[in-house]
Amino acid sequence: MSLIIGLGVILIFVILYQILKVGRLVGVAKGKDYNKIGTSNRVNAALFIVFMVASLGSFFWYSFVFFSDYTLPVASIHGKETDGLFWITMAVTVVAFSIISIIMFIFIYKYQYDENRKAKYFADNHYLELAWTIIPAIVLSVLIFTGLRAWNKITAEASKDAEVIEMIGQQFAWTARYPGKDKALGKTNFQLIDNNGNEFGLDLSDKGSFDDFKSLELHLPVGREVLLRIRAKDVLHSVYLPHFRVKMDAVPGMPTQFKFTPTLTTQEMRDKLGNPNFNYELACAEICGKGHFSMKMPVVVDDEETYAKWKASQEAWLKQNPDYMKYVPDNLKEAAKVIAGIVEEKETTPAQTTQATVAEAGTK
Ligand SMILES: [Cu+2]
Repeated sequence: MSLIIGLGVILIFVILYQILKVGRLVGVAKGKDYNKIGTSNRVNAALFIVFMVASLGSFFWYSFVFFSDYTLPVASIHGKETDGLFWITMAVTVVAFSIISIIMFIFIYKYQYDENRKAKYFADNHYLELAWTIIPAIVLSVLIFTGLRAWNKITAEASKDAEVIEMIGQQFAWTARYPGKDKALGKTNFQLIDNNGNEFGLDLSDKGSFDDFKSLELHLPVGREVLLRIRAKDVLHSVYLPHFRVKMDAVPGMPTQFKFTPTLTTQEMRDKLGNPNFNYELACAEICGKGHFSMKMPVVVDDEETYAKWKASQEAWLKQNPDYMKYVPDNLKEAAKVIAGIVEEKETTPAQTTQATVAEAGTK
């Protein structure tokens, strides 16, 4: 059907073209001179100037009047630096763009067709060539080297006391894995990923994995370096935290990372924006399938105390998935129960049933 419609549209254009051609031939037969330039030439030249003024005018009007609509407040240390670089680049390109546009349209107007004017010919001009080679070369070098310096700083190794969090992307959700009290993420192996619960592919023969916990909300401490270790389980995704100027692809089979330091808590940002409903957000910035639009995660930036409290309130993954105790080597089982917080929960009632399963799985 669409092929027939497409052919129909093409046919209509061919017919229109033929009608125009016939009209022109009729005009020639009647003795009309198509080489004579009428007033339309001057009108078109003037319209170019009108177009230039209108479009450049609306470009600047939009850019300044709606500035706050398309710029997000920044809430990270490196974000201020990259924002600075961004605006320097923007200034250079806007100046170049404006000069080129204005000159181009003025030339169109000034050198509109004139029967009495002949084009001037000259072979070359060394000064002109030098100017338009050296000036852009210097400007571009400065932009590239300042950018490279900032990039090297951002991608340098994270400090030892950085808060390490793993972000896992999959169609169509983000999951975060926190290291727990030992501050070290447990080992994982993609071959251990299963459908029953081991979504991280946690390697339970590693002691570091016992206290790891899962979160569907990304909690971050303010004023402390955060190192995101990023991976994907199926296709390309991208971790995008716009307020922190963080963006890094999540690539299947190739772990990536990004370090940054949040500078404003969620509450501080709410106060700053005067919006009590504001929340930070993590979005997927890589078209990853039909559910891409819904692939986001709430982000909470807390002060150190609230953050520590939240962390302490989270249950270890092993505690929530006690069936997996059977994968813990026998000599580590007791330690695992303590580290995962399973043993301490003995007195409380809701955990009784899981407790039984754990004990059962443990003896097998
Ligand atoms: Cu995605």
